[in-house]
Amino acid sequence: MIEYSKEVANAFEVGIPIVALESTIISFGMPYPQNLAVAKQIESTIRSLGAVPATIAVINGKIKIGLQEEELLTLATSKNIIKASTKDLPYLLATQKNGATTVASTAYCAQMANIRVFATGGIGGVHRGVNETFDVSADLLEIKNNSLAVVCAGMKSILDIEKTIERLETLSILAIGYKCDTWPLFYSSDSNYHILRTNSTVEIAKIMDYKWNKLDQPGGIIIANPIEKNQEISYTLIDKYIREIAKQAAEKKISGKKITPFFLQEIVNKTQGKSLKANISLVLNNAKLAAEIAKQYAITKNHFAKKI
Ligand code: PSU
Ligand code: MN
Repeated sequence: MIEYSKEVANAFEVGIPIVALESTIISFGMPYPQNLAVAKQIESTIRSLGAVPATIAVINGKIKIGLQEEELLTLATSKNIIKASTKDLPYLLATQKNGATTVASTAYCAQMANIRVFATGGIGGVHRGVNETFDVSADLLEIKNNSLAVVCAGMKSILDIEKTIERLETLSILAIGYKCDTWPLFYSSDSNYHILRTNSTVEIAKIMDYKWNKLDQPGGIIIANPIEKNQEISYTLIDKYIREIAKQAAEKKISGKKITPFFLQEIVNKTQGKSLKANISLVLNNAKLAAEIAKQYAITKNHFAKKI
C-alpha cells in the first residue's frame, strides 16, 4: 500500500531529516514545463541542505513516499491524474489510479510515514463566498489532524483571509510567522492580521517538541514564511484580479476542486507570468526553511541522532 523510494527508505534507516512535499502543486498548481522544473529544483534544494525530499503521490494505486524522475514526469504531464484529497485515497488505491496529493492528503500520508516537516506553497482554507458555496478546504481539517510542521507562504490570497484565520482559531491550530508579525498572504509578504512571531528555526523546533512530545498535543503547526520582498505582488492588485476571476468562475460555473487551479492559472494570465515567478520563488523559499526546520527538529528531539 505504501512504497518508499530508496532515497527516503535510506534516510529513515541512517537518520537523515526528511521533508514531505505535495504533488497537487505539480499536476494542478503550475503549467508544464515549469511544474516539472520546479518539482526537481525543490528536491535538489532540500538535498543541498542535507535533508531528503519525500514528494508524495499515488501512482498506480500505491502511496509513494519519494518519487522517481519518471513519476514526477507523469504527474507533470499526464491527463490521467486525479486531484486527491484524503477522502479519495481508498478509491485511488482500490482502482489503482494516479492521484496528486493536496496539502490535506499529503499531511495524512506524511503522518502515516512518520515524517514531521512538510513544505508547500500556500494552504487551502475558507473560500470567499463561503456563505453561498460552503467551500472550505479539507486542508484545514488535515492540518488539524496530523502532527506536521506545515511550511507555507500563508494561505492562498484567493481565500477569505479573516474567515480562514477564525477557522484556524476554532480548530485550535497553532500558526507561527517566521520573521514576521503579520500573516503573509502568498503573493504578498504581509497583511493587517497579526501572527505570533519567531526569528529562529531553533525556536520552531522547540515549539514542535513542546507541542508533540512534552505537552502531548497532536496536530499540525503552520509555519508562515513570507515571500521575499523583491518577488511579492501587492495584495491590492491581486485582490482586484481575484474579484474579476471570481466573476469568470461564476459565469463558467466552475466550482469544487476546480476552483483553486482555475484561479492560480488565471492569475498567471493576468499578471503575465509574474505570479508564476512569485509562486516558484515562495515554494523554493519554503523548501529551504523546511529543510532547516527538519534538521533542527532532529537535533532538538534527538530523533535522528545517528547522523547528526
Ligand atoms: N498552493 C499552491 N499551489 C497549489 C495548491 C496550493 O501554491 O496548487 C494546492 C494545494 O495542493 C492545496 C490545494 O492543498 O491547492 C487546495 O485545494 P482546495 O482549495 O480545492 O482544497
Ligand atoms: Mn474546496
